[in-house]
Amino acid sequence: MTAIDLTRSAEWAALKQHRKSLAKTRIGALFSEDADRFGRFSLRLEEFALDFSKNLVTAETMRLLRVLAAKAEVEAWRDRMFAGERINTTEDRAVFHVALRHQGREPMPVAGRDVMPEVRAVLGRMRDFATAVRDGHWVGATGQRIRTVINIGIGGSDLGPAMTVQALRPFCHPEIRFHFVSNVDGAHLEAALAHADPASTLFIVSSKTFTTQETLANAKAARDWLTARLSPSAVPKHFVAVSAAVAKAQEFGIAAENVFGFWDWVGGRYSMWSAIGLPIAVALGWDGFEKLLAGAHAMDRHFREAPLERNLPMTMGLIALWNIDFLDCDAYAVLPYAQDLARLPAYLQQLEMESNGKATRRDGKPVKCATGPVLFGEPGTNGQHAFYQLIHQGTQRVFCDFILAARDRSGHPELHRLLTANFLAQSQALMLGKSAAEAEAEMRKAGMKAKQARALAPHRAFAGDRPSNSILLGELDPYHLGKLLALYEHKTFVLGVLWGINSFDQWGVELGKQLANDILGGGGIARDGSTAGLKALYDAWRT
Ligand code: G6Q
Repeated sequence: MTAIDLTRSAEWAALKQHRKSLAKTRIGALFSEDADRFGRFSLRLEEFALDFSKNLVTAETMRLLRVLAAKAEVEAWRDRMFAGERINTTEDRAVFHVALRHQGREPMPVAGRDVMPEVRAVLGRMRDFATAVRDGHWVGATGQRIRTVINIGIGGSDLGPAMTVQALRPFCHPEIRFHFVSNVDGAHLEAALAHADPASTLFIVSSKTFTTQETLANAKAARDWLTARLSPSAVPKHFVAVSAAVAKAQEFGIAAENVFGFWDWVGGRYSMWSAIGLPIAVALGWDGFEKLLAGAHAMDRHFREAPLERNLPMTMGLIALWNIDFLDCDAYAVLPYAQDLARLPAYLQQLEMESNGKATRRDGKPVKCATGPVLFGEPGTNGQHAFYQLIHQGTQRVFCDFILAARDRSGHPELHRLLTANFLAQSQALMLGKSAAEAEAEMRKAGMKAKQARALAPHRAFAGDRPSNSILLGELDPYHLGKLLALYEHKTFVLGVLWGINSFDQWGVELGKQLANDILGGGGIARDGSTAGLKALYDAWRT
């Protein structure tokens, strides 16, 4: 199977034509024409709903998008992923994170070998270790139980666990503090160590390759901190590792029995379901971690089995393609109305931008359309008082995902009512907008003089017609978070297939790493005047 350039297909042309036919259609008007628009343009999976009705789509748009998906053979590519085929062609690897949360008894083979026995063996070791840390059976070198867990990892070995432990704060062990150190700026490690007692601190060094500069440097600094305060012999009780390179972790000084392995078919940004999720398991306990996996598996099954027209990840991918390539949206905002989801935009930034921020197709030819948009976000309502201005009235077109959980655990129902009202109001405002005439009439009604109202009206008008999805979860708990994250993973995959790109490599991060090593070795500085100038200033100011 090769990637097809969809932009040259009759199906793509039909969508372009269809987009023209919608030139005068406003999203808001589509609601007036169809009393059941919400029912027709929303999908549910248990207590998980995706409402895509506030997009510029009609039944015909969805039909044409599905015809395009068929042309791109999206379902066949999905089946190849679930069959453990090596669809990550530039790295010659299978893409099999779905096996990590597989719940059935049937085998999940890669190259003819069932991976489930190994997956279950590692999960069993994770369960025993997480339980021992949580209940105090695992103690530090001086016999104290663990009160601080510091995960040292970066990128895919950091963002998933960091985001999840924060997202599920109410479910975390109340007497263990969690820190995630990723940046090679010493300030990050220092902030984590500031209140840590070495005798009760556990470091989890997470690195698939165990060669990542930042992680190894931070791990060494942490080991020095610990040995200076306890002793070198304390290391085995305070350091464990998660890695696909067990031998390298051992070289670092971590005993083989304290290394939790995973496999080359787990991509970094898809790895929180593997042993990379160890801090999550310690935080939530085994039941909680299993629920997270079960939620993701429920979405996997849905993605695999639901027909195109009822398939959430397929639909979300197609809507995103429509907004990016046919409605010219430049950017994409993910706006969780949940403070605990504060790190979700950062996590999704890696998932989507590292997966689909590419300009070369699988066959080596250039992509002929816009691919992954710039993704950003902040929890609502905070963002409303900051960058929403641009989303409502700016010249760039941004499409948005609003996310809310119906049941609240904060113990402040009155605050959740306000949060919900804002969640509902923002997507409505983006869609409906406000004309200059309406703005002027409003100001006149409030007693403003006619001249002033007329002058202000263009500033207070909203174009509206800005597309958004709304995602409603029953509750922000491990099960629903698992579903939400798997939804975004598969939606990202669907988009990659439609664009004909390999979503699972990340060559774009290599050049910077290479040049940093050059510069560390003393080379590269003179390559350009800016770099040389900055380095000279740095040297002068340092002394
Ligand atoms: C993710 C990327 C990248 C990776 C980090 C850390 O998909 O591959 O973010 O996770 O570079 O790599 P290690 O786990 O090997 O340290």
